[in-house]
Amino acid sequence: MIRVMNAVTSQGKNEEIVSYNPATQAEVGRASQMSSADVNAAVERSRAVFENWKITSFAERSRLVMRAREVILAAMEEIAHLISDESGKPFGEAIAMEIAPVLDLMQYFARNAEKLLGTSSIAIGLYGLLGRSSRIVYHPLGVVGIIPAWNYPFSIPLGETVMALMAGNTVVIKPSELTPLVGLKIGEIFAKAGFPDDVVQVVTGDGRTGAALVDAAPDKIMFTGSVATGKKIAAAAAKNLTPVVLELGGKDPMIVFADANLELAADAAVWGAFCNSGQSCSSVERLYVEESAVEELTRKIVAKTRQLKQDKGDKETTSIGAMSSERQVQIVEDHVEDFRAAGAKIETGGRRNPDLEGLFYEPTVITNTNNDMRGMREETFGPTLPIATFTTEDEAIRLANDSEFGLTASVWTRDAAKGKRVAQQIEAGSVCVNEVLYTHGIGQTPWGGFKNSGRGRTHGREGLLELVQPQHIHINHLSLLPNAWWFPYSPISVETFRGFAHKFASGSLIKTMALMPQLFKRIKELLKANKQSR
Ligand code: TXE
Repeated sequence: MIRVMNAVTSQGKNEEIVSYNPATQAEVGRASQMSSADVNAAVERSRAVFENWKITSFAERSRLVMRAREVILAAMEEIAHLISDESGKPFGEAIAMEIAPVLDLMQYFARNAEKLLGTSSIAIGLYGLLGRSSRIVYHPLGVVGIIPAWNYPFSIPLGETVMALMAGNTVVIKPSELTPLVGLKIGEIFAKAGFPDDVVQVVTGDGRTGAALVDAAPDKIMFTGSVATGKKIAAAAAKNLTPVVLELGGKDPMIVFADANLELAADAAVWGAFCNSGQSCSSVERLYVEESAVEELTRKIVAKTRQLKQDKGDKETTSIGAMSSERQVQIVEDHVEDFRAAGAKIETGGRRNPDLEGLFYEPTVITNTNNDMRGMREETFGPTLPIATFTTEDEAIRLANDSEFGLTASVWTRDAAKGKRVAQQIEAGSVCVNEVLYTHGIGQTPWGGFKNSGRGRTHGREGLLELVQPQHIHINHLSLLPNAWWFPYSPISVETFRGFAHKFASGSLIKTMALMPQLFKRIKELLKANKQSR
């Protein structure tokens, strides 16, 4: 039984969401379907405790986050099994791909947020010569609303929460309705770590609860999910001018040149396409291989895929678990049928696993595909690996960029210069060379997409800056004289302004020195005008 702490309970409501294990269909537990009133009350409480939290020292925030790490480590096996039970993924994968990366993110931001958000001076060029200086100070935003999906139900909301807290914000999380108990577990972890009441709250429910959180006008929304829901959230948030960061998935390409280490590329393709049953925003969803290597690479991929053990997520020998929902399996079935109908060839898989009762779809390798096929254009979010070919570098880049999405991509080659050259031409937020999928696990690096894959960034300094309000402090250290650009205007001032445009604005010190006599003339004029007006 899950003990719920720091979670808001529904007042007098019977409506509940039931969480099922997709591998067994057994009930994992229940959570309240919280109403708008519940959510509004949570956001109000969050605003109230923000006043104290924002003035908590970085040292204290860091101490509490490091405590939360200890709480997680002490309950790691239990948490991994809960993630597996609610999402279907192997529990070992929950440790490798959710718990370990988020523990690293936690220690990194606990130790470095103060430095990353430290006050620093801004180089202001020739304004400095005029005796001015500028500094930047970062303030927390207030209440951050986090609306994640179900595919990484622990690491995504937890990582974003830690970053928001370290920046001085308070947080309300609305976990996915498919994984509410993992969401509640996150609230429990912060409570156990000793965070003040209501600094982190969890409101459970389906999309209606998420919509209520957006309508409650928090100071920022961090959303992970589909393009369609992202658009709805952006439109609803616009009513209150609430800024949003959107992570909307992808159709990530893997480009394999013939000179790549094909053994490693095959391993990477199989893991990149099938880990978490293909339900990662950065899953390999399209593989483009140089024509001359297609036969060898496909043979290796098919052989490696056939060796994978698919089973319930609670076993250490399971490589591929269940998918998270019946709806998701149906999307995969639709795309695979579409591939078949369009003339592609299913090399292995292509069906639900007949030996298992839950939501298991076999890892599926598809050849003879092209970019006109639906499964090469829409996000599949399942265990499919469609393979297509190219003959030139330019063609590989064109095919990879021929998508509405641009989250991640990978390029495989032994030629380092070619790898970098191609990577920089791919329209995606993160591009790996001879690596695949895992960079969300590097909390130090920015995460987010080009095109319809999203707006804004999570993780890295760029992600931290999404969670603060920058304030510019500008100081005049020579405040004895009036400014040349103040009133009253005159022929002398207009001549000075011409000088600003031609000389000062050039950024050249030599040209600006030539402006000095005109500037003195103007200041003299202003001092005279001041005297007369006394
Ligand atoms: O996402 P939704 P779903 C893709 C994947 C998948 C599709 C749909 O292709 O098939 O999205 O998945 C909450 N206001 N990705 O249905 O609907 C909802 O309760 C506020 C890619 O799970 O976007 C949940 O918490 N919130 C993705 C969250 O939004 C609302 C990862 C996501 O739900 C809401 C997962 C509303 N109006 C799926 N409606 C990625 N970026 O990697 C729903 N929600």
